[in-house]
Amino acid sequence: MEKKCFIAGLPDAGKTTYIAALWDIIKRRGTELELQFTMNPDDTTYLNEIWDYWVSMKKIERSKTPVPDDIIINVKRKTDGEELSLDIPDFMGEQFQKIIDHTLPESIQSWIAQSDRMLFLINKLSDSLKDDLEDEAIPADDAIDRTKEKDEAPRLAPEKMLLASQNMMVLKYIANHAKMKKVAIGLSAWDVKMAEGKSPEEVLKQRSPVLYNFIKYHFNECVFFGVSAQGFDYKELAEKGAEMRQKARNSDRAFIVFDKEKDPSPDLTKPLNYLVL
Ligand SMILES: Nc1nc2c(ncn2[C@@H]2O[C@H](COP(=O)(O)OP(=O)(O)O)[C@@H](O)[C@H]2O)c(=O)[nH]1
Ligand SMILES: [Mg+2]
Repeated sequence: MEKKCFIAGLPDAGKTTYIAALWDIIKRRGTELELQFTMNPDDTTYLNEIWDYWVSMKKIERSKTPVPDDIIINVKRKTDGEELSLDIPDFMGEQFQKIIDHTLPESIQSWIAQSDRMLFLINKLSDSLKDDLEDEAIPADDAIDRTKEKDEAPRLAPEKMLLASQNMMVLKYIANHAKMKKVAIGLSAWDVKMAEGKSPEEVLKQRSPVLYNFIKYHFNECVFFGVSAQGFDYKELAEKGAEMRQKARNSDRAFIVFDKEKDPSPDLTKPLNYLVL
């Protein structure tokens, strides 16, 4: 059976930025990589659009051109011909959150049901409503939206919930609706999360223990990684701009710390190498 993997995460999880940085590697170093990538030309138009933002170090804006509903990248390992179909079903970005209020489009439901592998990105780590409130000014009331008409059932409002809870609800749905053989959990914006001597798994365990335990309980074969697809926070552009532009020219501005590896690597394909087997 063909191995099918999708990339998921809440809005702002870092999905688009990771794909843009991955596309940079594929474009520039495609032939040297252990993995070979093929995709259809419509998809590359959009990939090039987000890559333009990435390479010029600008926040990736909503697309002006029509965005494909989903992008499929076929991945093949050179050494043994192992193949993986990598689906990115949510380029618009808001869909996975719809799992929470039960409005997930059927197309994505079926992506999930057909997949046996997943790359899941998590950006902000917080375990108290206070953290989320301070950072995002989420309204402090409960997460039930009662603004609907009287006879309609109240809706669970994800935007009023803790991010850790949202992640758990999304992951719970995925665990229940797909037979996941392998899962790679990525902490994005690793440049701002990394802590001296700590692996991504240790950072998640320490900063979001409930979410960490939930993941370990629901997914048997699971690896953790930290990824900085931008290389640094764009707010620091004035300070670090020149250094990062130089790095961008050498194509090693983005980096990843995979599993228990000590040193960061520019090879953002590592999670895919893990998932392809
Ligand atoms: N510091 C830092 N910020 C990042 C990184 N990757 C993404 N971000 C920021 O995180 C936010 C969400 O990223 P995006 O890729 O649009 O997430 P998506 O909604 O899951 O597609 C944006 O403001 C990005 O600038 C990174 O490697 N480092
Ligand atoms: Mg996005």
